[in-house]
Amino acid sequence: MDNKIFTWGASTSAYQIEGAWNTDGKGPSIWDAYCGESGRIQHGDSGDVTCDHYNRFKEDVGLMKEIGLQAYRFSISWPRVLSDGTGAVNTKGLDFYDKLVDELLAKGIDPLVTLFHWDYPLHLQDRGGWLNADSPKWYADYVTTVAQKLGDRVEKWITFNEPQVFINEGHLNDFHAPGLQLSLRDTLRAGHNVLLAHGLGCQVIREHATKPPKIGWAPAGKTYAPASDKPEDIAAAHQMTFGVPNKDLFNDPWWSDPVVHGHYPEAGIQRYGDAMIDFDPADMQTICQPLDFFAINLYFCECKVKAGPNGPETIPYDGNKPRTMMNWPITPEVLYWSTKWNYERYQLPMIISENGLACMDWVQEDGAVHDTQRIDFYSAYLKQLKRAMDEGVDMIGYYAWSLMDNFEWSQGYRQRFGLIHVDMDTGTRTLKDSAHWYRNIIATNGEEL
Ligand code: GCO
Repeated sequence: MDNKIFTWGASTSAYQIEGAWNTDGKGPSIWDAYCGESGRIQHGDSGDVTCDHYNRFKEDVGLMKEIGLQAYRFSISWPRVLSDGTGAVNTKGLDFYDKLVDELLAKGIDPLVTLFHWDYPLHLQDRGGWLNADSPKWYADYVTTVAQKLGDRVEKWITFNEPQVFINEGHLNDFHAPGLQLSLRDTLRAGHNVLLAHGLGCQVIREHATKPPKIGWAPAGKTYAPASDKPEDIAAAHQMTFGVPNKDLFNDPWWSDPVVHGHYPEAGIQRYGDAMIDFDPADMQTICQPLDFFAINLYFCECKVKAGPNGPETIPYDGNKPRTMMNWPITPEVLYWSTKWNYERYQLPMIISENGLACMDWVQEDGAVHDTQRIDFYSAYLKQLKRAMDEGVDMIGYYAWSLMDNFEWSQGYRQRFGLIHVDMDTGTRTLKDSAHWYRNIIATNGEEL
């Protein structure tokens, strides 16, 4: 890639890989509770043990080094650091991240810390969770604790991962923890508190981190693809992407417009109508903090869109469309359109904080994992990223999802997203062919795509 400061990495999140769910004083999270409810997770799986990264992190950092990763994005489990969510620090839990950061730096791998990737402290959920007016302050106190401990060595921070998913899917649609079906109005209230938490989080990182921090956040990019290169189809797809077309919170502008521009998008206020919440206008000053980068998680385009006589018309992908094991359509152009449009709209250096696919992987008779489809996927997607960069998008990093197979939320272990295969019974790690391929891509800075 042309950009000299482009960083190649891979991502994980705490609940998906750490295990050790009740070790060394860790408190329960909403995901611990959710997995305990029968029927929630495929095959009754849970993250209780998963990759056991908590105990095997040195081995895992060694594998990162073997792949040649320049950076590693991981998240911090809030209830591991503060068992009750607030109050006394669980020193052993915080020490785990301290050791992880040291291990990464010793191997020359840059840590990118996600402060919240969905495993919310259960004790705070019992106090109303994101609906509680104190919830932004709870988050800021937690972030302060982490920034004071790691902020002398960590440079890059992400405040939240995919607010769309944990708020919309967890609070409106009952598909993720905490498994609620709130009214749209209450969901908007919870979302507003998350935005306030983001703003306060930025402030306390800048206050307490001694290494000058670079801060961003990582929404899920919901992107619609133009059905053709005609300008009117491109405009129609752009309108669907940024126009808040549905009465839910799974869209980009509702979240990122306040964070970067300091106001909710008018299209959303119109769409939500009577459900729209009242709030103190001063909140927007808290929410809209200077950011150093804009991260985004990208996997696929929703559908194609063309211009019709009465506005954008959606064209679903048909049965002939290649799909991943998640049944997500393979649409490399998502990396082009989404980065281009989000860069135009938000004007911040961009990071792909997640991109990848679940394949049908297993350790084959020769002891290797020949995931040729993953290699083809990454190759096609990265070419589209290069296309966006060639057209001027300021990309500073790319993080594959995921470093290793892990607990895929409601889908349990049947979806394998890793560059590294993990046998969940034995913990054995095997580098997939894609990991070897990625090592070469990193070593040649994308020249051999
Ligand atoms: C998300 C999360 C990850 C997922 C990944 C694959 O985007 O849902 O950030 O935790 O595991 O995206 O679904």
